[in-house]
Amino acid sequence: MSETKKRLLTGLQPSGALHIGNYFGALKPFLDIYGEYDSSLMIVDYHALTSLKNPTELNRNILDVAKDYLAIGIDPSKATIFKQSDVPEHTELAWIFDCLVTVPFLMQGHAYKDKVAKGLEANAGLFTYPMLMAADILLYDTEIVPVGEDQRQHIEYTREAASKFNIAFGETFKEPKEQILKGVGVVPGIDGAKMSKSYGNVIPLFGSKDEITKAVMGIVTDSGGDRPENVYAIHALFKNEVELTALYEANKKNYKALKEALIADIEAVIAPMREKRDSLSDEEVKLVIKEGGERARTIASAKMVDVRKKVGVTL
Ligand code: AQP
Repeated sequence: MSETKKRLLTGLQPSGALHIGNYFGALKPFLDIYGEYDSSLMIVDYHALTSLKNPTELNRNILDVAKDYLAIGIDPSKATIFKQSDVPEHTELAWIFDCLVTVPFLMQGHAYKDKVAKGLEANAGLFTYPMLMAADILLYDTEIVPVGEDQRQHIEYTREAASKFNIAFGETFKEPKEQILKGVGVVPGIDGAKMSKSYGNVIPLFGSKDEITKAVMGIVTDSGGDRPENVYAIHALFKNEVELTALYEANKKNYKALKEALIADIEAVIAPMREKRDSLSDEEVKLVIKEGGERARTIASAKMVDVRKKVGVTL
């Protein structure tokens, strides 16, 4: 991590296999600009614990997500790839933020409400999730956070946590800005709702061709309009409007042909990355995570020395 460049940071939960919504919402915007910044890419494993209570699966997912990061083209010498649990200062700072924000404030969280409405357990970790995310970001004086539209409110919460702390204890944290890729918004899942690991409605980023085919063929289409909107919305991530208009005009009402075209377009992007991913060994990926964790911890522990002093717990 450098002292001069602005800091860029984002993270994804190893709560399941990453999907194309994660790719276009968070990873692609990160990939496009990370070389210009002092960049970090986290595997936010303690966040995943809010929904996943299977240690074998969580362990496997952590390695899988790290492999995904490397396979999409992130160079670990140009970005600090690390896992949240390797830097205990994240959970420590989250506690301090929990003590600064109110329950009614957290109750306005869209992500929390959506997840509980979808049947996820309303555990206290899920409820206070935005403050752990604030800690993830603020510990590193992050200025830019590439995220999907669904996370916009969490970055507002992060600014609020920074400001509450700064007012209570003196200027300490920078208020970061979200970076949301134009035209991406919220990528819909195969059922038309937000594509989400925990909703079982994904097109997996690194699925086999068969898995991708099965997911695309399962996209819910309604026969009302001129074109299958759920298919089109995903297709628009892979092809420009001119190409798509011609394709959808030529195949009006032929949903099977349009889905087959979408499968081919997804494959063209994913196949080379899948090849790279298959060449990565668990051991080399573990080393990347270990070294990244050490780099991140150096920054985070220095920041926490200042924070502990300011809140009054250092003797
Ligand atoms: N459907 C989506 N469209 C655009 N961006 C998306 N992101 C997630 N889904 C979409 C972005 O991916 C990043 C990773 O988010 P996360 O793993 O921390 O959790 P999430 O947003 O809750 O993602 P999921 O897939 O929905 O995971 P689960 O089901 O485990 O909660 C974020 O930047 C997010 O905006």
